[in-house]
Amino acid sequence: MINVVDKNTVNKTKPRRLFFALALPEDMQQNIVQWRADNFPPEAGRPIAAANLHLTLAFLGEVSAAKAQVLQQLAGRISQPGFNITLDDIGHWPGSGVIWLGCKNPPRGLLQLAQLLRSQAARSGCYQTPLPFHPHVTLLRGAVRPVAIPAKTANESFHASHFSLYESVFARGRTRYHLVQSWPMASSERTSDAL
Ligand code: 2AM
Repeated sequence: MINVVDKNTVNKTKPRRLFFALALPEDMQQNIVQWRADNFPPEAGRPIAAANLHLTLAFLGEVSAAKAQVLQQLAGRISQPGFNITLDDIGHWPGSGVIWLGCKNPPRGLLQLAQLLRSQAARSGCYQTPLPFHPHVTLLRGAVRPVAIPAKTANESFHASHFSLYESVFARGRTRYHLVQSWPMASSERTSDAL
């Protein structure tokens, strides 16, 4: 499970490594881990722990408490409906050693949300890569050698009804993602009511 940051223990003066992401439902995380174990040999790469499987919307880097507060306020003003995501694509980026699950046709809502968060981040001084946004869930890292990629994914789907800000913490040889804050997206019913 992704840990929630204890507000009392956060050192407010130290920059934190932050990113906006969509959490995957826990049962989906477990299904993906099982599917990965069935489809990749152990030497393919370092598997990401189930609780750390997520889809990054915008990576912010090391962020001061003041800047994080501004970005959280901006994120709170975002109003857009949730959307469904199907992880029906798979790929390997040997340069960065990443094997990932993605979407053949990413929903427009996902692209809009990421675009908005990334432009808010850029305007607040967080460097944003000029590479186009390619929504993905990293499955394995350190995959720098050729790997046989399964022809089909587990085809897992979920409804994204909220997005979240996470802190990435590396301690005792492990990376953990701590939930900082989540924001709900409007339900589809509300959107159609409003039309
Ligand atoms: P990745 O899975 O493709 O490596 C937390 O580290 C999240 O932020 C990960 O999902 C990671 O994407 C992403 N991330 C880390 N460093 C990044 C960078 N320099 N630029 C863009 N995304 C980054």
